[in-house]
Amino acid sequence: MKSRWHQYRNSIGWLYILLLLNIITSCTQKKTPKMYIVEIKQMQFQPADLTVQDGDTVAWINHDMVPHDITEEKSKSWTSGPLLPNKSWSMPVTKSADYYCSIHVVMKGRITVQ
Ligand SMILES: [Cu+2]
Repeated sequence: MKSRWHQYRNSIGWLYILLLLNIITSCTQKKTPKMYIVEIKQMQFQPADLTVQDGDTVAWINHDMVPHDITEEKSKSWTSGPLLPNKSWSMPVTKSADYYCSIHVVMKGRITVQ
């Protein structure tokens, strides 16, 4: 016959196993947000068209010699403000958006949230 200590130890063992299973399943179910990079080069957003998942982060890096900005086009609902050369700016994305550079209005890009 098993002692009380053995019974106690066995139940603790099962608790650990259940806890581990719980951690493993919750890790595999949650999607880890990704980071995407849009490079600004020669007055262009590269890639100009980017598809992401809800909650992913997009970072823009200015490789040009002049400042640019990243501004939501339709309602100006968000903007990076002036982004100096060699600086970056990032934002978690939850909504699809067309954006442009308000300093050089021909520069356009788009983010599509799936
Ligand atoms: Cu610009």
